[in-house]
Amino acid sequence: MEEIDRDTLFDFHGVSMSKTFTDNWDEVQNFQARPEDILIATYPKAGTTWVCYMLDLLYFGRMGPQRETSIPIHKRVPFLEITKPSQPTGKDLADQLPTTPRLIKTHLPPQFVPKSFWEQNVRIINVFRNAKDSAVSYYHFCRMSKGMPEPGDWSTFLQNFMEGKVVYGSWHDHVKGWWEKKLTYPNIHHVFYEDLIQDTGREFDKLCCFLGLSCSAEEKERVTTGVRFDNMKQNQMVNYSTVQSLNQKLSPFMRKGKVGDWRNHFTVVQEEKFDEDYTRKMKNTTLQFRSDV
Ligand code: PPS
Repeated sequence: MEEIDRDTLFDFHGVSMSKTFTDNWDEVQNFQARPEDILIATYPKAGTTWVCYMLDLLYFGRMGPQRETSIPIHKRVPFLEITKPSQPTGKDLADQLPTTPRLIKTHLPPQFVPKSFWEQNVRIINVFRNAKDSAVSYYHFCRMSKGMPEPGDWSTFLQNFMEGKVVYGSWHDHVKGWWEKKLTYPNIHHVFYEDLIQDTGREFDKLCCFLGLSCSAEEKERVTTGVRFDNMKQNQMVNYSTVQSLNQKLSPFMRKGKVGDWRNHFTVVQEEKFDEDYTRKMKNTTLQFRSDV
């Protein structure tokens, strides 16, 4: 496997970031959104790929087997702010998308989203996942993704996660920022990972409702079957097995796909400390999560 230098963290307008997601900043900020675009905006590891693929199958799943077997998800749903040496930037991939609506992924907090998205009243889908499972999933991702900052061991990573010293900064600020954004920008739909786990079909219906689509039972079956964890794990176009910088032998991208895996990672002391910090940081919001289903 090609050796890649790991990124380091730095403060970027008050949020911990790394160069992979900030080096193309001016281009990203000048991105021209279109009214029919759909932006999937999440904190890392919230179930972004799950919802991206659901949308992709919903809009373009009938385009035939050629597309299904040859275009990886990161080219169907470009990651707006990503830039890696000798690869097309996410912004360029988004510009070149031949399909409508353009599905675009971002992990940016709302204050960093390019202004044309707001000006064009673009539909935004936020995927939220409880903090503990997000932290666990993020830890394993940082281990296997050779471009991410070195995560250290689990207790080091957890402490950094609590302090917002991870790429995209504080989970608490990020999710609260997006939750509150809906008060001033209503064209946002919220999806919770835990709800998707509990009833994918129900969440699919809500998504269709937000998008103004009515789907047949066959259509719904086709999409919800395609996005089942086991099916996505086997699907080379969505399991990121084509991406060189990810060492899937260390930890697969489609890792566990569960609610509550945090229980296999947190010690009792870590849980107490995390909960105490969480209560303080989340006391002034109506946003509620479930860490078990
Ligand atoms: S990224 O890199 O931020 O875009 O990652 P993201 O896609 O947001 O999150 C990856 C986690 O989502 C899980 N996942 C799923 N769970 C259940 N069902 C389906 N279909 C599914 N697709 C992705 C994936 O396994 C990662 O979670 P963990 O807990 O690490 O398994």
